[in-house]
Amino acid sequence: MTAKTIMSDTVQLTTQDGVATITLNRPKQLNSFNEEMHNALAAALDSVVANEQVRAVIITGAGKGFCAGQDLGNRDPRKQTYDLGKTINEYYNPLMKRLKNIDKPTIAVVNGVAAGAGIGIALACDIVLCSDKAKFAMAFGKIGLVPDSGLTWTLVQLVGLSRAKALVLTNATLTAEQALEYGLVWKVFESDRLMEEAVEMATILAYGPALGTSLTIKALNQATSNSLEEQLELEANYQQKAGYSDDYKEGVTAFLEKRAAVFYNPEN
Ligand code: T3D
Repeated sequence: MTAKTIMSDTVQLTTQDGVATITLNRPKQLNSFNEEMHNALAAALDSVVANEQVRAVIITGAGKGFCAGQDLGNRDPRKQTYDLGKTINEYYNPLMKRLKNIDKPTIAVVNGVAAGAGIGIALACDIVLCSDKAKFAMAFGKIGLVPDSGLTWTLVQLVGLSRAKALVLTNATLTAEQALEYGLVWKVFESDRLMEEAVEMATILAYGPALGTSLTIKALNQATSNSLEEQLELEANYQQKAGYSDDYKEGVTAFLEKRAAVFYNPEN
């Protein structure tokens, strides 16, 4: 059964079989952000966190783009000056924190061009899939800005300092194949198969052991700032929690009974 909730014209949310799909919906502006879309996306993310039936989340864009970052139609520095620090603190940073704190697996489905903060959103998700037509345009330097949406951190983690510097300082636009080669995306699909593949992956995640999955994501996220000793301690703590879960009981029972484990029943 599909439940469709339209948060606003700018963001659509549908849920099916434990999978929530959030679609950025300003296709004429390549799904770039105005205030309304920021607010609607925040509401959609809060709603999927609160909904226990949602066990995996897809974020994608309507039309031919994924997200082109800030709507530049909303900015005219010839007429006024802008305190961009304020908009980053009010909108982009809370968005990045919301994405990082979702306790369910997130998949960015980059259906077309991602630029500026649009890349930040994709890379804040746990897994990034993209279409063979996708492009990743760094963009910030072209308008005199600094990479935001966590990109100065995420890019260094993903591709290393030297490549990250070259990418942003040259305002590089990566093709899907290059993004794959650099490790920014997990898999590239032909555009007409992308969503089907993404839903299949999200459904597998949704039917997986929710607590174990969420603790695994947390552990991997924390690895970037922890020492090995801290990480070993954290693994012991998380394993203790997972070991007390019904999913562990079901997983081992299924193994012993030589059947597939059932971690999720949408009817319950
Ligand atoms: O301001 C703050 O709050 C600070 C926060 C900053 C966060 C940021 O994200 S800063 C970076 C902002 N984004 C950009 O600088 C990207 C600007 N766009 C582009 O560089 C290119 O459009 C793309 C590389 C994304 C795509 O190029 P292409 O050739 O595939 O498409 P196009 O023809 O340029 O764009 C198609 C339409 O989308 C076009 O509209 P039109 O002419 O058909 O009516 C274009 O104006 C519109 N569009 C694309 N990006 C934006 C946009 N409209 C508004 N804002 C955009 N960012």
